[in-house]
Amino acid sequence: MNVYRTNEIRNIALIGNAGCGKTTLAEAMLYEGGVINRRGEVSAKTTVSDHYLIEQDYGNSVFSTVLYSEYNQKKVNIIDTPGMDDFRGAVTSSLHVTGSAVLVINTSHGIEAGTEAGFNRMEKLKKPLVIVFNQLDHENVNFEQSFEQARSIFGNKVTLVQFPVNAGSGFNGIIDVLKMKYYKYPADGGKPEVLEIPAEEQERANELHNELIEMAAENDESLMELFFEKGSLTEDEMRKGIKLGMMDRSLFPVFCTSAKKNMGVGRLLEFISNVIPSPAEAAEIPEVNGKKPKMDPDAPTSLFVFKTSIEPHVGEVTYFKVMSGTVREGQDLINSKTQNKERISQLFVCAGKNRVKVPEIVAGDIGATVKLRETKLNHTLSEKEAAYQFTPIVFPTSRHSVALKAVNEADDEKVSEMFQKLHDEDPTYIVEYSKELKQMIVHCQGEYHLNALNWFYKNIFKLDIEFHTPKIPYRETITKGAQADYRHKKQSGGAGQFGEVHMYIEPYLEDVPPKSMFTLNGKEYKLSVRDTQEYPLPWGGKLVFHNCIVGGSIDARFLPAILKGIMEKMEEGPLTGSYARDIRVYIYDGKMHPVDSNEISFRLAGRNAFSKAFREAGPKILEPVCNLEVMAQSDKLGDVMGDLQGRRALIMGMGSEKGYEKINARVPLKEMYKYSTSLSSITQGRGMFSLEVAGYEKVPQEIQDELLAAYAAELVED
Ligand SMILES: Nc1nc2c(ncn2[C@@H]2O[C@H](COP(=O)(O)OP(=O)(O)OP(=O)(O)O)[C@@H](O)[C@H]2O)c(=O)[nH]1
Ligand SMILES: [Mg+2]
Repeated sequence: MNVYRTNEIRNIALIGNAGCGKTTLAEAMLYEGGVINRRGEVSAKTTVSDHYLIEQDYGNSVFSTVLYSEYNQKKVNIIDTPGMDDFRGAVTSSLHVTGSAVLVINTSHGIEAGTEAGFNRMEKLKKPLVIVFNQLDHENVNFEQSFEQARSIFGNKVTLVQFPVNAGSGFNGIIDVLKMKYYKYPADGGKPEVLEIPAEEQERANELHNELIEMAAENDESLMELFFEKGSLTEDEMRKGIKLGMMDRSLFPVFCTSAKKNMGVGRLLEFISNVIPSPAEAAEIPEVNGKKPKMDPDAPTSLFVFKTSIEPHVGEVTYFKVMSGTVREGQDLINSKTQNKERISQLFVCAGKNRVKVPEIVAGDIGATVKLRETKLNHTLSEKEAAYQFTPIVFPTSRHSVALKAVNEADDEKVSEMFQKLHDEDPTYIVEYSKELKQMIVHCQGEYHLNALNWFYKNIFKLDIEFHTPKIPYRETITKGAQADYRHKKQSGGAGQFGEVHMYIEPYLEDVPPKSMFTLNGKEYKLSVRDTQEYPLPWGGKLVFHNCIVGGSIDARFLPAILKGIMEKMEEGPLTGSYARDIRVYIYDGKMHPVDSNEISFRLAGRNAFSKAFREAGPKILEPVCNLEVMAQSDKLGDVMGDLQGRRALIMGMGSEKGYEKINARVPLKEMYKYSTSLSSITQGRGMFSLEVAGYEKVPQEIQDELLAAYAAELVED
């Protein structure tokens, strides 16, 4: 392994739709750089990048993999990311540390959902992007059509540096309009002959060459002047202009490859090593803790952990980017979160599971270490003088939730413990125990993500788990006033129990004052409020408790017990056991016994009177209702709307945005289970949505009836 300085490092992430050929391209890049001497294949489960069993089982990448190649006296760090959208957390963390990305396109499919998602991410991050049209050796591939599609979606900044010759099953050549050369490959790929451009391609090559020069010159005044003076630019001048164009995202250079046959990959690496900005040239690191880290090997050392993984026989491997200075074997650094010391006992550069031990790693480079005591993902380690704390990676929010259970109850604890491990590696797996639903709820990215979770438990942890539909956090409330009495009386030997409570309840509405009377069977009852307690409920809404006792019919010391009894039923509503909310209770009368009255008697009397009154008070079940925003391509609008209708959705608004239709709707949470799967199948993976619980609304009568019946059945079972 050569020693590289910061200006000799290039960091790129490979992004794009699932199956476009990122892992295959990475393999060819390693081969071209001499890091491996045999190219593996995804189908043969032999690539360096997809080295985990689950990836080989799936035939898709699941994790990001840190790799490197050496080319042109440069170290090119390559992070191969998974294209399946459910594993998008790994793309987020990879792009956090790479200055640029290579967006790979399966030319035979054209622009896919994952291509657009990748492009849009880079747009948000404002980082340079190279576009690679891969799989040019495919039968029926139509390069011109795919390229035009890219231009129409991503704009005219998409600029050809290359175009293919004989794209299709006879693919064997690339014309490069930066170098103005023709790369001619043997039918099975490998080393090209570098030739003059054939006469029949000359005109197009010249045209594109001029176009590229103009695009390059536009980014710099001195280049522009040179161009006007000479009518042309040298190769070096073009590179300079292209680099500037890439950095301010006014130019996305296009390259051509067959990763599988290793055509065009060496040339792509050459471009990356020559033109992509080095970490020191890439966008500035923002100030941290009021200090400015210097991407300089001689500055105080700091590093940022962007990935951890558990590897067989090794334990936890910690992947980091050196943000400043030089990290050396044996160095002690301070974890800025815990303030504790960590010793860097060994340092590695990585090509998948192959690790090469190195004595030091400089600013801008990416490496790994093992056996850290407490340093986790998103932590910063630094020398005392640096003491930075870098901005953590913000992972995507979840969009799929299910209930998780161990098949054998005895495994419950182990299942939770292992979940923590998975969460440490992939923070887009989140688990919470819901006291309300009495379920362990897993939040994740979608069904593939969930399948992967199941795969880990089954194959790695050897634990059987099962998934269930998560319960819906319903609420209960009332719609009119009602009165109830309850006498709790027990006389069995010794001391007896006695408590009697008369109450009136009604819906609590903000800004409506308490009542002063109510009528029952034609008789008027006075409510003279002596004391009021308002309880905002942790699950939303309020309970307001009025003491209207006159003439000491119930002793003041029993009122807290009555309230307690009511609160118990607020927590476990009389209709379905869900939380109740927005209720006003008046305790206006009752009875005591000089000997047998005690707290427990009044608690039970309060509880039962409340249940009784509740059932008479036009009780209603409320369900969580969400604000939904869906984006889908225009030609799928009808199908998306049709599907939403079946989900009791109320359409609130519609509009167009960048070739997409946007729909805003209010829809009950109950109807949104597995929505990501439906939307994805309606829109061929292109649709996107966000969902947020926005409030509670009454359920339709037929659903209320269903829920009441289900709860009654559950009580019988218990
Ligand atoms: N014919 C042909 N097949 C290719 C090419 N590149 C990749 N493939 C094949 O396409 C399939 C998917 O390739 P991968 O490299 O796994 O694609 P990926 O982009 O890493 O996919 P994910 O990891 O799921 O995102 C494999 O069977 C590859 O052999 C290519 O240039 N030509
Ligand atoms: Mg892959």
